[in-house]
This record gives sequence, C-alpha cells and structure tokens, in this order.
Amino acid sequence: MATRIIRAACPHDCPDTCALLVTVEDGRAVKVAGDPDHPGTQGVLCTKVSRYTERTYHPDRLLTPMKRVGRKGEGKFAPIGWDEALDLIATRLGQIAARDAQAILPYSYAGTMGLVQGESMAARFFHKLGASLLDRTICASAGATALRYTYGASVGMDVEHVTEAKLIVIWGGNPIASNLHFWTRVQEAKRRGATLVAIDPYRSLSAEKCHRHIAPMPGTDGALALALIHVLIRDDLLDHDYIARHTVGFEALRERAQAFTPARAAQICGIAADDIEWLAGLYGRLAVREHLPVAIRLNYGMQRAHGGGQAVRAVACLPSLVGAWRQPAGGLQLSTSGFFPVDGQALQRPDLLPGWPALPRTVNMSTIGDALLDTGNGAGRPKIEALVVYNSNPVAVAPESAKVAAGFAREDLFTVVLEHFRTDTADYADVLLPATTQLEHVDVHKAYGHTYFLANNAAVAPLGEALPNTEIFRRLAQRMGFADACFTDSDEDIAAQAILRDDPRAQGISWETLKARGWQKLNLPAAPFADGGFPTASGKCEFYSEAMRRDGLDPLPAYVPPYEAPATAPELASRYPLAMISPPARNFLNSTFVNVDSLRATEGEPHLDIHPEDAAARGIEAGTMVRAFNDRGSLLARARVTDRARRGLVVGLSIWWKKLAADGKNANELTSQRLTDLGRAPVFYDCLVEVERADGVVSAPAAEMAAAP
Ligand SMILES: Nc1nc2c(c(=O)[nH]1)N[C@H]1C(S)=C(S)[C@@H](COP(=O)(O)OP(=O)(O)OC[C@H]3O[C@@H](n4cnc5c(=O)[nH]c(N)nc54)[C@H](O)[C@@H]3O)O[C@H]1N2
Ligand SMILES: Nc1nc2c(c(=O)[nH]1)N[C@H]1C(S)=C(S)[C@@H](COP(=O)(O)OP(=O)(O)OC[C@H]3O[C@@H](n4cnc5c(=O)[nH]c(N)nc54)[C@H](O)[C@@H]3O)O[C@H]1N2
Ligand code: SF4
Ligand SMILES: [Mo]
Repeated sequence: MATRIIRAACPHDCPDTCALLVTVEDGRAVKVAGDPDHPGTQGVLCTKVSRYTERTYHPDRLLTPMKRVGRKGEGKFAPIGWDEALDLIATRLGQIAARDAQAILPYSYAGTMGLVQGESMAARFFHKLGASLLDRTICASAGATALRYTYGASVGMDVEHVTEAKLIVIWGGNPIASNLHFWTRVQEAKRRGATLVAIDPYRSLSAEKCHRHIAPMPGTDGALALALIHVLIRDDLLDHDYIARHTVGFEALRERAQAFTPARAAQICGIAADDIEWLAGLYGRLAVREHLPVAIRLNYGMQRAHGGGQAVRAVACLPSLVGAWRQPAGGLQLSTSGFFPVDGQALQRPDLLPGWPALPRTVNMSTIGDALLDTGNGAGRPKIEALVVYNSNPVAVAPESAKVAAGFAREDLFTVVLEHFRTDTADYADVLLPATTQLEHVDVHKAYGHTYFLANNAAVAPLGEALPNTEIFRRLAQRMGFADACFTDSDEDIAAQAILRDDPRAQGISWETLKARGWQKLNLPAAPFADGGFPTASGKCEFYSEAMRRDGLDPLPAYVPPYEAPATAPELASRYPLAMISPPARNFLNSTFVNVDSLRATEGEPHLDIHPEDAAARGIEAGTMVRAFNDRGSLLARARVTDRARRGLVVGLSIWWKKLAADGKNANELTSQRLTDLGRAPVFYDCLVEVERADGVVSAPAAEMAAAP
C-alpha cells in the first residue's frame, strides 16, 4: 500500500487557519490531522475538520455538472456534460453582457479562504466581463473599517504571546467554538495566573470558563467601551508617554467619554456599574501601575448591530490609552489579515475592467435579497439578470431570508452555482457545477488570527468530474474569447503571484518554499506597536480620525444604539420584546458541515435558548417547540430554558441549512437587511422577536435530505 503525507491548510473561515497533514493511501485521503510542528495548530484540529474526509467522501457530493429540471428551489436536477454546461453558461452570460454586463453579478464569500480558489481566476473573469462588483461585507467589514480608521489596517497583537498576559478580555467571541487554538493559549495563561473576562450577552461555552462574565445587551458595547475609557481617564490610569507619542486626539476623546459615566453606561447595557469600575480598574492598574501585559481578543459577535463599527473604534482605543502595546503579550487582536503582503492586483486584475480605473456598479452582498428583487431603473442600476455563486450559501446565510429566497426564485434570473453539495442555494441553480474540495486542489492561505502563510498541496485527484473554481472560470474565459495571458495561469502560477515578495515581511517566503514546508511566519516584531508605527496617515493610533471627518463620519468613537431596542424603537419593542442573536454553533462552520450527519447529530436540532423567567412568562418549558417571530418571518425551534441567555435575550446557535430544519427555515428568516454604521455590514444580532409555544409541532428535522440527491 502506498501511503503519503501531504502538507495542506484548513480552508475554512476561522481565525486559526490550521496546518494540516493529510494521509493518503492508494490515492484516497484516509486521515486529516493537525501539524504538530505548527505553533498555532499544535497537532490538534477541531472536531469539524478532523472529520474532513467524511465531508469530502460524503455520498451527497456533487460529482457531475447538472441542469435544473424542476421548479426553482425544488432541487431537481439532471446530469449534463461539462461542455454542455459551460456552453450554456457562456451563451447566456454573453447575451446579457452584450446588453449590459452589469446585469451579471458574482456572489462569493469565504467557503474557502484560499487566495487561489477564492478571488483570483474568478475575479479576473468577472472583471474582464465588466460584471457588477460585489461588496463583500457579510462578515468583517464593520470592524475592518473601524480598525482601518483607528490603526490604519486590520492589524494587532500576535496571540502567540498571549500565554504571558495577566488579563485577557474576550469581547464578543466564543473561542471554544470558533477560535479553538487561541483558547488553548488562554488556558495556559490562566494556569500562569491570568484573569479571564468575557463580555458577551450569552454565557457561552467560553464565558462560563472565565473568572468574570459581563453580559451587556446586544449592540451596546460602544457605551461599555466609552465608560471604560471614562474611568481610565477619570482615575488617571493612563500611559501618558504612549498617548503623547503614539496617538492622535486624546483631548477630544476625553471630552467624548465624559458623558459615559459607569452609571449611564450600566443603564444602557443592562449591567452593573460595578462591572465597569472593576474591569477598567484592573485593566488600567495592571498595565499602567504594574507594567503587566493586558490583552483584548475582540471578535465579531459585538459588531453585528447598528453601532458595530463605532463600538470597535471605542474598544480599539483602550490598549493605546494604557500603553498595552509595549509588550508582546499586550494589545488587541481583532484580525491580523492586514499584516500579509498579498498582491491583490496580480490575483484579481482589476485593470481588466472595461472602464478601469472607473468601476462598474457595486452590489452589497448583505442586501442581496433587496438587490435581487429590485427591478432596476436602467442606467447605473440595471436589474440583476444573472448570478454566479461560488464559495457561499446566500439562501441560508444572508439576512432577511424570505426576500433572498424570493429573489433567487425569480424565473427571469439565470443562476449558476459552484458547490460541493446541494445546499439551500444550490436548489435554485439553473446550472449546478461540482467544485473540488481542499483535498483536491492547490491553494495558498493567509490567516486572520495568526501571521503564517500556508500552502495547500492537492492530496488526491478531483472526485468524479469535480473541477477547481479556477479551472471552471479558466474554461469559461476561453469560451468567452478572453485572450489575456492571465487566463492561462495555472493554480501554482497564481499561488506564486499571491505573495508580494519585495515586501520585507515576506522575506524568505515564496510559493516554492511554502509548498515544501507547509507554512512560514511573516517577519514581524514580537510587539508590533511597542514604539507606535501604526499604518495610519499620521503613523499613530487615531482616537480622532481626520479621515472619518473627511468621509462625513463622526471622527470620534461613539455609541450608536441598536436599530431594534426599546430605547430606539419602543413601539416595535412592545410587540417584539426579546433580542435575538444567532452566533455560530460549535460543530458547524457557518452553514458548512450542517449536512455532515455526525456533526449535525451533535448539534441535534435547531434550539432557542431562553431565560427561565422569559420562558415562564410565555408558558414555555424545556423541550417545548416554540415559534420565534417578527414582522419579517417566523422560525420553529426547540426551547432550552437556561440562564445562559440573559433576561430579554434569546439565542439560536446557527447557521442551519433551511431544508434540514423542521419548518424549512433558519435564523435569517428573522434578521433584517439594515446595515452597520461603518462598513455596510449586516446587523444579524440587532433583531427583536417574540416567542410563543408552537403546540402540536413535534417533528424533528425534516427527512427530506435523507433521500437527496
Ligand atoms: N465552530 C465555528 N467556528 C467559526 C464559525 C462557525 O460558524 N462555527 N464561523 C467563523 C466565522 S465566519 C466568524 S466571522 C467567526 C466569528 O467569531 P466570533 O465573533 O468570535 O463568533 P462567536 O465565537 O460565536 O462569538 C460571538 C459571541 O459574541 C456574542 N455576542 C453576540 N452579540 C453580541 C454583542 O452585541 N456584544 C457582545 N459583546 N457579544 C455579542 C455571542 O453571544 C457569541 O458568544 O468564527 C469563525 N469560526
Ligand atoms: N444569522 C446569522 N447569519 C450569519 C451569521 C451569523 O452569525 N448569524 N454569520 C455570518 C458570517 S460571519 C459569515 S462569514 C457568513 C458566511 O457565509 P458563507 O461564506 O456563505 O459560508 P458558508 O455558509 O460556510 O458557505 C460556504 C459554501 O461554500 C462552499 N465551498 C467551500 N469551498 C468551496 C470551493 O472550493 N468551491 C466552491 N465552489 N464552493 C466551496 C461550501 O460547500 C459552502 O456551502 O454567514 C453570515 N450569516
Ligand atoms: S476550522 Fe479552524 S480550528 Fe478547525 S481545523 Fe480549520 S482552522 Fe483549525
Ligand atoms: Mo464570518
């Protein structure tokens, strides 16, 4: 038996971007393990990806191109050949482009985070075509925009050092579920005496293991952060030297924070003022008086409300006020993606756009429901006539799902989906194309939770007739007659182009070295901002942002309340008094893995966590089927009566495939298409609902998928 070990990388949208070792026996991948030598991965994978072969060799894998034969959404398809499929697509796209290429829209996100199978050949193809651009806002753009204005880019501390920290604040994140390798380090820090604090409306798996859990109402973090700033300034827990040399706008920030007394913020957030005094006191004292490292792990949970961007701005000021950056184990990490010297121009070739540097119209992916239902007004806003979806499952993951599904159901919309499985979105495809998984193609990866580049070597040959995304767009480009040399680049050519080799951070790193070694760390100082040097225009951390003022925004960190809360929408709150959040489930990755039986079995069925008092008031007991609803829709789930959810909050861990739920719906039936204050991002956790008993409904997940396809 021929056994080989292949160096690969986890493709998923997870900050850990693990280094994988894939065992291949006689051409079949039999085991996917973590690389023990990679300092982040440490030989351990999450449950999901340690089951990767179960997903890759799943009996439901799409293995041939298919053409729709049933109604849209019904999921009935007949196999066709690649030539027929690609001819059909090229002909339709060609006809539409001849009138107005902007009626064509790509829709993609981070099904794979690979730089090659993500936006490389696909982007080149749509740029050359002159299709509408997609504003990829669905996850990180509120915080990324806030960090860009504050630090200059998505940069922060290296959590490899966090084991040395004496205080770790986990703010809006649940690392046991979604950032496992960071949690391992936090445990080590705890053993060495660190105090752990969670800021989260929900007592998550991680929050329950912290020394203190502060549970503000969703979307109120901006007020909390401004109150922490207020106390640090009031009590002079400040690093005056760091502030003077490496920040802009301290006086203006002081004035802004003046109004956010702990009492006022406590009232806004629904917490005790003492929590704020205690946290600010500890954070400031450890950093300023005792010169000990204090770290903040800021995450996405707190960005998914109206004020998500400004809340990140406010939190991002904290480490600069106390000089936490001076130490490798201090500072803040939201994302490290801005450290990577990646050649986006080479990968995506925006210069291929017909009017470059003028841009075609841009469509926000977070409001795809409205965009598809917009009949257009001709010039500048043509109706979307064709949609090409890859690396994403919008019918399950995009907000206000009923509108998304109605848009996808339009008879006059031509939809192409590149997928591994017949997802909720795939069911609406006119042409469904089988894509390869990470074990079957080549890629190169950056990360957003560490600072290593990784290579993904192909472990096995493509299953069935599946093709990499790149090859599908390469063949389409050929059919469209696109003659530019970049359309013949191989995947390895593209991987090599991805790394900006002149950049000192990438010194010694190339595709050749990477694919042999598997991973290489960027050259960065251990404490990147110990002596300032932020990549802003001023080179400083900008409490006051002149760029924001120029862009017509509030130049100072602010508290922007949720759209849907008693204070801002009293009438709505009287009808829908409960705030609903739908953060990631541990055993799914967004909607990926929901169809892997062993993982779905662990999650059970869609649940809704509700506080005992809120449950009692509604006659709800543990295990009751309940209906959560608002003006946008409704959702069935099994109640878990638990004080993990604070009073006034319900929690439905997500993101279920709609067709695998009893009622064919998931949390996005209830979420809105409103956008955050910065970054045009969705507000998944800014969502009021009411919950009632759904008597008579006893069914477990629908059996439909058992027979699929
Ligand atoms: N297992 C697993 N891992 C994942 C994912 C997954 O689906 N499953 N998804 C991946 C992706 S795409 C992303 S973006 C990241 C997300 O990463 P995170 O943002 O870290 O997501 P979670 O770990 O669920 O943490 C979100 C936490 O924020 C809390 N929260 C909700 N609203 C608020 C609020 O207003 N304020 C505060 N302070 N907290 C709030 C939630 O209760 C939840 O516990 O995880 C990635 N990793
Ligand atoms: N209610 C609610 N909704 C949310 C969130 C939430 O917390 N609550 N989280 C939001 C967040 S943070 C995010 S990032 C989005 C995530 O939304 P998406 O990026 O759409 O993520 P997934 O649901 O994992 O879907 C990715 C799809 O890509 C496919 N795929 C993977 N690799 C490849 C490949 O190489 N080629 C092709 N063609 N396909 C591939 C997978 O099979 C999968 O079906 O969801 C958002 N939606
Ligand atoms: S999903 Fe995250 S934790 Fe799991 S293997 Fe991938 S990178 Fe590692
Ligand atoms: Mo995300």
